[in-house]
Amino acid sequence: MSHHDERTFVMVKPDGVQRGLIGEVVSRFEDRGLKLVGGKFMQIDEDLAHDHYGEHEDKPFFDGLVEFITSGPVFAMVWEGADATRQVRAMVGETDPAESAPGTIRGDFGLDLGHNVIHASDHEDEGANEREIDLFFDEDELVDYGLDTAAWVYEDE
Ligand code: D4T
Repeated sequence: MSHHDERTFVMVKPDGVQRGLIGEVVSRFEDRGLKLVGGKFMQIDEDLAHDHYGEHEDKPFFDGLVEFITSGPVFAMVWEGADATRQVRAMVGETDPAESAPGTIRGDFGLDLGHNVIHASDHEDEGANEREIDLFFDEDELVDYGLDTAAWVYEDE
């Protein structure tokens, strides 16, 4: 893989879907020059919610988190590009939308910690991307292809 091929897992949460923000979120990552390699509109069940949020099992907000993430459809995605995980997290903002800078997705579209519009893999958690991509996508659901604009996004493509 070249250094342009880092993959990261992103998901528009039920609040983002209900508020019609799928297109907006996809546009932001497309506009940045990232490449979409997987996308799935789906309903998360209890088991998947527990697997995905396992690290928070002992937290007081865990039950509410599972209830929220299973309350309606989500749009799961895999995006690829140079430094993709860190760049996407920066575009997403802080966990709490109220603490997120304007210009970030949570800072532009959210006000409440419990409804923070989007999830993106944590760049400080080494295995998060691979674990979450594996949890939501089969290998054959990720598409390998060339993006013609890459030569204009990257100087050395
Ligand atoms: P996710 O995982 O949803 O992208 O969020 P973050 O990576 O930014 O933050 P996180 O894992 O620490 O939190 C997961 C999820 O739980 C909700 N939450 C969090 C909550 O409802 N109350 C809380 O006090 C915290 C810390 C919001 C995001």
